[in-house]
Amino acid sequence: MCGIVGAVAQRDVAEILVEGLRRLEYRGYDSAGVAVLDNNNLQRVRRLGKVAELAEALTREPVSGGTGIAHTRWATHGEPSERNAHPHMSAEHIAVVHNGIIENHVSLKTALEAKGHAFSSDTDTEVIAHLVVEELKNASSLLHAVQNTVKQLKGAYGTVIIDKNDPERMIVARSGSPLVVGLGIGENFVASDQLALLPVTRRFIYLEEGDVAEITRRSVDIFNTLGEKIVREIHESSANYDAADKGPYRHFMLKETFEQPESVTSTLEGRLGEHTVLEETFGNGAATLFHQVQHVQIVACGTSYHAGMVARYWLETYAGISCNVEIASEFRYRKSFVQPNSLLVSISQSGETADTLAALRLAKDLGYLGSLTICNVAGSSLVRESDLAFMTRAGAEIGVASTKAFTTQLVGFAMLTLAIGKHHGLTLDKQKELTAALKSLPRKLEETLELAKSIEGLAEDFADKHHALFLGRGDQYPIAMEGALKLKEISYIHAEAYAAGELKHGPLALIDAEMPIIVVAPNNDLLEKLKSNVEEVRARGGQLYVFADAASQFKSDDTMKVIQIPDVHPWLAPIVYTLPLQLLSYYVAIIKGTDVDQPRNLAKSVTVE
Ligand code: HGA
Repeated sequence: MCGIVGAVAQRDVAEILVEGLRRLEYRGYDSAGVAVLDNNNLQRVRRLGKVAELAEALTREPVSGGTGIAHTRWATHGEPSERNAHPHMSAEHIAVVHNGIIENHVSLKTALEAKGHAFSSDTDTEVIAHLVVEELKNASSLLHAVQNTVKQLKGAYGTVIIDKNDPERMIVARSGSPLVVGLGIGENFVASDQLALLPVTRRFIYLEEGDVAEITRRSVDIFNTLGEKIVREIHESSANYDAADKGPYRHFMLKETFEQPESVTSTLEGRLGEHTVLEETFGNGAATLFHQVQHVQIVACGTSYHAGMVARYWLETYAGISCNVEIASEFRYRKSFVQPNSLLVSISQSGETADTLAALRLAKDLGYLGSLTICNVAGSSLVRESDLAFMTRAGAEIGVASTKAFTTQLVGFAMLTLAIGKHHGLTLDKQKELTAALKSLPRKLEETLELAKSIEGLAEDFADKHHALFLGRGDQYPIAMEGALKLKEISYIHAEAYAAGELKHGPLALIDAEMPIIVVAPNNDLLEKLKSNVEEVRARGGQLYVFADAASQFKSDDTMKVIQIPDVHPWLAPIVYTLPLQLLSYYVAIIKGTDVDQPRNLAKSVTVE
């Protein structure tokens, strides 16, 4: 999604701003821009395309000055173009960058046009710049003008505003889109993600909903929705500055796929006792809540939703507790019935996914027993607003298509299954067995990654394909869905996933020699059923690619290529079988020549609904 960086310093800030944008560019965007103030000179440069285009423009058309704002845009209102790129301006002295959506922009624009404001873009954002100019007519300061402006905005915003006539400060406001203030020595910064500011500081203040802050070189004053000055905690970040480095890998996605044994190890570290999970891992009071809970409601989007779907099988099979999973954008807009003693579990890599956050906020009014988030970003909105949090410790995930965030979310759910199960009849023997299985998981993932070369060999078969079908049963059905999503996201091949038992209810009609069918088939209690489905496909000439362990006893022949996956405890097979599907979609994308880390039209952390 969009990225914001801002700075107030004595030195020139253009390079800091551009480097900040580079560090946010993995999220996906379509255009970029900066506005920098040098005394009373406001210089703005914007470009369609990548940050590299903007950087290149700045070498030809350099800007200088100590106060500046910068933005990478992922268009929601108005096509991607230079005129729609941020910063947007009004009256030649106010410049604004914004993440989010101003829902009442049409009525605000009509009123502003009636007052003589001419719009130069098709964005919703531009109303903010003109409103600030209007409010400055009556306000005593830029701060007050912005405070009066945000009162008129409906929707979501993280916004930063600078004024050519008042060049020593920037005003920032947050509602529904994250902003973090970075504290330097004699200089201060703001960004939509701390990652952008790690080259310049490690001290951060996370703004809360409704906060407006005035930032100068020497001060950061924060005001809440009531306009009261408040103090927010300063956090020292230990995030890894080099996380945004590809190392020896050609793409971040490949690097992150190979990091999974390590990220799963860190996610498990210090959280397993000899025979079971340490419940404090989920936060204070987790044990009491898990004891009371009788039902789990999971809400998530995209890949995280698939993790939730696997968790439903686990929670019902092993923890003996009922569970529902719903797409957050559906959940938030329908009237739902809350089961007694329900725990709401939200899942999101970034912790800022707009629909998931809205679902959590809605749930607070619906009478849930409590809320837990499974999340990869400390200090994110979901973490701060949930009663309990499980941090996935995957490290920064840069590739837009999620890999290690997904498998560590599954590890989080595996631990939740143990933690809740122990209050609901999961025997000590079973806890011991499952804990031992979890401990051996990183090694299983390492063994599975050794298959990369043979999976690369399969990718050639997909080069001229337009469609693919993924099949699984039970807890492998969501893994088939995740495999299909990966292939769609990065290779642009249309892929669908079906619970294999559904084949004869429709999709069998699609099968012919042109349709590759990918099957995830570990040896479990549904294997015989799945084998019948495989035969149905084979009888109709489909080309099969079967991922299975030795015990499943599939044999390669003219119609079927079998890739042998290491043996694994059936409980954790969904995690292990995810890896070959990630690798398959990666190598297919390489053959197709697509932009693996930043697939077209997609963004990393979806902070707009
Ligand atoms: N609505 C603004 C900002 C979009 C955004 O935040 N995307 O993540 C625009 O379209 O420019």
